Amino acid sequence: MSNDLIQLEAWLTEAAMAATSVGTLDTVRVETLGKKGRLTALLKELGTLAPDQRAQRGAELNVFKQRATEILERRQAELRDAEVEARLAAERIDVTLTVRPETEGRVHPVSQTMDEIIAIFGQMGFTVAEGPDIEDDFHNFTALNIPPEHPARQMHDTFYLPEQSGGSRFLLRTHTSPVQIRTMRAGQPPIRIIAPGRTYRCDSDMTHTPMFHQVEGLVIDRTTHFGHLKGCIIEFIRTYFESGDVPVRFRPSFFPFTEPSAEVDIGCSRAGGELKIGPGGGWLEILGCGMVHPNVLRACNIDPDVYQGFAFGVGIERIAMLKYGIPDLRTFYESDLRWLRHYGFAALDVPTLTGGLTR
Ligand code: 2NL
Repeated sequence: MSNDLIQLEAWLTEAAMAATSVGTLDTVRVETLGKKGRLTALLKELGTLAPDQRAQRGAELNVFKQRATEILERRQAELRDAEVEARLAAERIDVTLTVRPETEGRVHPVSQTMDEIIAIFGQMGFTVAEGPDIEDDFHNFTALNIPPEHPARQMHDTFYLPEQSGGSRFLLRTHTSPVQIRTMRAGQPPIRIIAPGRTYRCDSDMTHTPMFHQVEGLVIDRTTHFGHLKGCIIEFIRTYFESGDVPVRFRPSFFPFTEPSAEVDIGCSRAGGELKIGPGGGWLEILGCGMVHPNVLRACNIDPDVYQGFAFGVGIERIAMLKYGIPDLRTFYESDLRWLRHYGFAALDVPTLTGGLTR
């Protein structure tokens, strides 16, 4: 190779090594191989040579061009790798950082149970209805076919507010039925609702707290019958207790607002002193239900000769205790943090039928 090409290659090698980015290396490439580059200038000189010298010089320049291209490509690959390395280093995330500690709060078993019940009936097509905790006599008693002399109306069973100027008294609702009365009076069937919420009774002992929770359900349509009630309740019980073989029994009973009325028992075993839901010969009462009394429909301006339906009421604390093995009702409202940590639920464990009621 001629001296000038050896020098040019030495210059190129040094310039390529000195380039610190793909961009500056490209400047070196243009300076060497570009239209106004050093090699191009040498190629232009070929025309001035004698034919035999021209062939030799031409071949030599071709070899140089190849070597120059190789030098540039090798350096380009090096610079590309270095750029990727630098970017990876700059965007590095330290995945060894500890996660934030879990939140300390817990969902109360009453809220969890309510959410589970809502998920189950929601899947069956029920919507949630709500109403005031402070009610009047009509919505809490009269419309429900509860006669004036009924014991529930006595001072010692119901919390009454001070007398109004007209002589009437508001009260704390003793069940969530007034929510259903309001729903029926506000529109016409078909109706398919559940009414979860707080209820109050002037009662406090081992198995009663003055405030407790209830979910009532109501279905009204033209042909709704007791078979629908049975199917709905059995489906609810087996889904709630997450077991398809829980025995369910309907026992005749009495409520002023339903006719016929029934109380519902679920099977249990008490082997070895331990209470377990499922087949085992024993029975536990868990809810009340029945076909809505015609007088209740009439009080809500619904024609009992056209419409009929069923209703039910479940105590939330009671079925929470049965499912989660909580032995004492009164501990629900002591606000004991140790109790809440033990029986409470993680805030993000929202019950759904597809994701699991309880995880
Ligand atoms: C129980 C019994 C029950 C109802 C509640 C109801 C509501 C309307 C009309 C008719 Cl608006 N009935 N509710 C019916 C039967 C039983 O609850 O032992 N609850 C804990």
